[in-house]
Amino acid sequence: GVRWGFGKLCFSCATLWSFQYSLVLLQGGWFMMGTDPGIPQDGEGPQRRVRLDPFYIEEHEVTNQQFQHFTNQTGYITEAEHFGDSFVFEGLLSEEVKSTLSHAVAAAPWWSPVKGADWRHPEGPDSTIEHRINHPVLHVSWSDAQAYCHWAKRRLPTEAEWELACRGGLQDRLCPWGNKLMPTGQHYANLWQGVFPNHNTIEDGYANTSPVMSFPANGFGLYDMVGNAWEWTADWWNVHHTTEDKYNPKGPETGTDRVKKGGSYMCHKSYCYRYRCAARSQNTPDSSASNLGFRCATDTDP
Ligand SMILES: *[C@@H]1O[C@H](CO)[C@@H](O)[C@H](O)[C@H]1NC(C)=O
Ligand SMILES: [Cu+2]
Repeated sequence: GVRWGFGKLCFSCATLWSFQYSLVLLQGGWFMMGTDPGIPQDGEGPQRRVRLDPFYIEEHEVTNQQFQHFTNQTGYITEAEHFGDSFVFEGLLSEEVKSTLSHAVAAAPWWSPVKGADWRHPEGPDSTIEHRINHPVLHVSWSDAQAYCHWAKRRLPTEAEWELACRGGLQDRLCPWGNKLMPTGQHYANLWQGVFPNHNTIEDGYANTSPVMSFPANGFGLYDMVGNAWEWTADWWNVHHTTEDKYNPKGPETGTDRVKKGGSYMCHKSYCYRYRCAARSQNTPDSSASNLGFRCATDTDP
């Protein structure tokens, strides 16, 4: 279909794209945040009324090219580069890298800390982003994402802003495009098809990330709000919400983890099921992984 043609075209014309000014103005206003019950332990509920002021949000996830522009200008070193490793989904590792692995996370054996994995080497030292310059940047911590947005004179979106943006103007729908995963048999996001974690049928065309904007935009003209890469938000994590109306909520004052939204190319109904706008998860702010990126927001169009 059109999506494939688009992806292939942009594979080769990467540098012709101008990504710097891709902001969409959202009017804010009232919307219903959260869902009942969703995944209860994640604090998706209760559904509550939230009102937001207008804000701008980037139409796609920050790409490798954009992040490279930032590091070229500033010399910024990411946390994964400081630590010397980052988490990579084992299904994407070369046999050579796999043979060097020390241990995995007991609860999620498909995740491994890989030495030399960082945003320039998403699957470890023997990988590059050369042919993925328009893919979302990965292996960026919350602090790295903050640093990029600050440099771009922007900021991370709050969770509420991110969720309003994800919903694309629809009410009470699971996904940015509606309730059905594949209306009209089309793929609307870069997710996992098959059986997680060992068998990815790649029906949507991608075993890993895709170029940003490879799947249809939502009603606000925003791409990859779910799928492709998880996205950091500004808020601290907390699972206790009330049904009280909220105005420009910014999450708890303090915490240990930051909220991430949207799921990734690894999400499947049977495993993560967090490719829904109300879905949420968390990581410590210094965490980075091969499926976690971000996009920025701002109050003013510079
Ligand atoms: C960053 O610098 C490298 C090395 O000079 C260059 O090849 C690359 O095109 C630059 N990237 C951007 C986005 O400016
Ligand atoms: Cu996404």
